[in-house]
Amino acid sequence: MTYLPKPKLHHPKLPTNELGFTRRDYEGSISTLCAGCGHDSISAAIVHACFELSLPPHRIAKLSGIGCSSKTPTYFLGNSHGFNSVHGRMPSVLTGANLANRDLIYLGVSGDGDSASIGLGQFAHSIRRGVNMVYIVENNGVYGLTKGQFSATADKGARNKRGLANLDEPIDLIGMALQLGATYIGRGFSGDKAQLVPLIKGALTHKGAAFIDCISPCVAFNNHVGSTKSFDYVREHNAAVNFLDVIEGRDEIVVDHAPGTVEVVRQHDGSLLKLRKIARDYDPTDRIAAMNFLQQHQARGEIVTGLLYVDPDADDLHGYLDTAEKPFNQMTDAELCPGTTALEKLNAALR
Ligand SMILES: Cc1ncc(C[n+]2csc(CCOP(=O)(O)OP(=O)(O)O)c2C)c(N)n1
Ligand code: SF4
Ligand SMILES: [Mg+2]
Repeated sequence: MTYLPKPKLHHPKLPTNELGFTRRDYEGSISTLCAGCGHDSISAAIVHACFELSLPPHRIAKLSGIGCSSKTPTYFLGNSHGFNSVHGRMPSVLTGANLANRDLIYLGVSGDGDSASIGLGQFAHSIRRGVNMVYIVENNGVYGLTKGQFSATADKGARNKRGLANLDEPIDLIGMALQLGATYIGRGFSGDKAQLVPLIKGALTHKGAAFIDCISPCVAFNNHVGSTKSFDYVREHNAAVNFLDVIEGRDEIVVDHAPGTVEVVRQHDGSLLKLRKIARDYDPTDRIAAMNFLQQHQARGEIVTGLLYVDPDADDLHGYLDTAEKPFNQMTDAELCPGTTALEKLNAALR
């Protein structure tokens, strides 16, 4: 894949984080996407989130499938590990990498075509297994890279650029993630960085399967009147349930909103999710209520955004399987291959 490296020079007074890195140290190559594509704003939000959390870039592994969305890891975190896999296959590659080395932070980036069509099975199984990852779908309702065919997340009745209506029911990945057991679920909008950055930060500090459906308009093929994934449509129908602040454990909590409107959720790593509630009756720790809330608002044509569900005590696939703590690449030969006697014993146990 061709790419244009960004010049390394930056202003000497650019703010640095706890590791001494500037925001520029979390950037990647120059984007070759269409000017105005929502995906570029999501890349910028990922850069912002990783910089603010002071994540060491070499501890992050970014994986993707195929599509304009799946190209984006080239445009952020240029000092991190990266693997651009096959269409719809990001989740299984990520699961394998995660099982081999639990010490990295796994960031899967995908598209609605990549995850809701060819990769739907892979999406579902990685979520239900509780792989410790941040899984972001950059959702534009079309196959952008192959010139704008409706994807499986396109709403019934939505019109394409030529005016033809989509006849199929949409797949709601948030509804599926709720049902399949994801333990951190959010919906964002590429046009709302203030909401998206903390949503990503919360997902990065979460242990377990964190899923973010981010509506990301395709300016080339799906940003016209009649589309339900255009900038204008999403702005007009956005119903945010909460605004999120992510506070790392060591920071003092300062509640600056009226009592009763702020909810604080502590995650396993000690970080705090401070939720400023907009929908007063919305409880993001109640999975069934979240499902009802989503369905009701969907029926009214509203796009619910914010942190929709979190289980702060969640475990992950390593916990379920009771795997070794040590990454495979740090194990000795003897640890990796326990020998013929151990293998014979194992085989005998399975007869
Ligand atoms: C196995 C396989 N089938 C089909 C394609 C063609 N193809 C490339 S990208 C794509 C869809 C991309 O859509 P999406 O994941 O929504 O990403 P976007 O471009 O919209 O960001 C398709 C069908 C492919 N590359 N590989
Ligand atoms: S075709 Fe659409 S999704 Fe692809 S880069 Fe252009 S605007 Fe973005
Ligand atoms: Mg798409």
